[in-house]
Amino acid sequence: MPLCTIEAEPEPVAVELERTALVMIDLQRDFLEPGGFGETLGNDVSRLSAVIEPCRRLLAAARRTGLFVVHTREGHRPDTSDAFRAKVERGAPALRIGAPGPMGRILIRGEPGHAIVPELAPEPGEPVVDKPGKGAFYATDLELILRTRGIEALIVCGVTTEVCVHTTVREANDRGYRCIVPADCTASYFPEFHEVALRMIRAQGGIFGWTTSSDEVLAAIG
Ligand code: TIU
Repeated sequence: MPLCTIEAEPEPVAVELERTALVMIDLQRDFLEPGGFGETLGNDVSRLSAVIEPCRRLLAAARRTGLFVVHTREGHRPDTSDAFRAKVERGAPALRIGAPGPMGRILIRGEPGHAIVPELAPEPGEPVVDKPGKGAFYATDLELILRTRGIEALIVCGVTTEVCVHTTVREANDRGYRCIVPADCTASYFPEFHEVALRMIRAQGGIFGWTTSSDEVLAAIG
């Protein structure tokens, strides 16, 4: 199969496009819009909106070129039977997981706030993986979906850089996937965490993966 080289740090990375997936992490209204989970934690959610346009371009290119696309959503069952008390009771948020908010119940599947933002909405044929935790591999069938398809490399986009993107990249790296993170397609409520999280991925010869930009991915996948 032809190899495609993506310019990245700490070095260019060669992938087979037929064995590469675009993984869109938790680009949900609950994290990007006022009134959702992210804001209940005290965050300025406007810091995440810059990812939408580069993610939209990457998603469009992936669809054009036939790259496998998977979306994830963080959230819980309406009865919250899959939400650990340690998660629900943590901190002092304005509204707890499951409480009614302006976009429906906070971080609950099926509620308006749980949906992926309209600009990045999944298309038919793109699996959507619902996850109860921060990592996309814990208590989900993501690995089964990727293995079934023969996927070996992941281009990981989404929010937030140091929480769900990082956790997922660490989980994927240990499972043998090459993980490539376009910096402008991820964001954090804390700009300094975003920068350091990306440095952590590419340090030590790419200890968890590679970092790049959406432009470099677009140039490579055509
Ligand atoms: N709070 C925060 O930065 N992130 C999360 O809780 N979940 C995800 O990153 N998706």
